[in-house]
Amino acid sequence: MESPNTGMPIDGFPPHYKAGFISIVGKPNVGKSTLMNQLVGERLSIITPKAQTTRHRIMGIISGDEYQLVYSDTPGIIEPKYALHESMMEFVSSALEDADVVLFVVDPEDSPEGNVVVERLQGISTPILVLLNKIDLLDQEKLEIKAAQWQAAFPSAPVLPLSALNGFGTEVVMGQILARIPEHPPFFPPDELSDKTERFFASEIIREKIFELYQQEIPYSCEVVVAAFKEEPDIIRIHSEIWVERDSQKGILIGKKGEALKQVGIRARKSLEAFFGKQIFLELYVKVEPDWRRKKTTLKRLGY
Ligand SMILES: Nc1nc2c(ncn2[C@@H]2O[C@H](COP(=O)(O)OP(=O)(O)O)[C@@H](O)[C@H]2O)c(=O)[nH]1
Ligand SMILES: [Mg+2]
Repeated sequence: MESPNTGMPIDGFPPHYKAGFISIVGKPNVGKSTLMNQLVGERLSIITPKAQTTRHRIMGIISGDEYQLVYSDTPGIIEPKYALHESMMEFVSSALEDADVVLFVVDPEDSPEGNVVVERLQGISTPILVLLNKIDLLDQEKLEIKAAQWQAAFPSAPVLPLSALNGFGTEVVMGQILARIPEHPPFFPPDELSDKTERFFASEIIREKIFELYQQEIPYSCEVVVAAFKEEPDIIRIHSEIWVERDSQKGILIGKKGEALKQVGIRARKSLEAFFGKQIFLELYVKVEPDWRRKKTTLKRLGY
């Protein structure tokens, strides 16, 4: 975008500026959030060894002098079991609709046969990069077999080896993305890192600790709602509710003499302080909100 008369930039961005949306999709637990954080260089998305950690579409924005890349991390693609899952899958659909480039992340466990994600992606016309992640877990021979399988399923897409955990391969991915991004003025102001608010990130960080510290259904039955987020010159005061679906879950979450919940608080405060670069005062309160995962109106209030 430049003036036909002078060749000078219009609206303050240089000629041939590139900007586009890059959506990261795949099955649960393949390393989508790890990749997003590597590409953005910030810990925006929470990462745990458990499936279905990510529940939202989270944008991570990188702005340079010549391009702006808007990544979207998404929930892993699954068959929805309740209303929360349906909303999660709608986030995936919206990310696919907006994308200029799709990063389809697979891991060594994944295979193209009978794969719901493959069926979904074969129907779209957007450029796709197939990223074979966790290659640190594969020897050369297995890597070549896997790469050939994926290449056969996506004949016109590059299949790129990756280890999102240690950053191996991300520069090649970046180059391939840039080659596919259109010329366009930036979509966001250059200092914007994400479409999400500080409250959102605070609730995600607390939720991450619940995923780390509890087993089975507990992490999936919990939602974290930041009721108050007050930033003062030297400290941020956060009052947060943890919603569970039943009284029994409340008991487990709090633990004997409150010991379990205390651990959540200690770990969350440490991570919140690292994320916001400021001292944090954190209050946690557990509340029973029966069947919140299945209630459309409640989900809507929660941003799903
Ligand atoms: N060995 C290995 N583990 C990885 C790699 N990338 C991600 N992981 C791990 O896989 C698990 C799921 O990662 P996450 O990014 O949350 O996956 P998501 O559900 O697809 O967003 C976590 O325990 C990560 O540490 C990788 O390149 N190598
Ligand atoms: Mg994730």
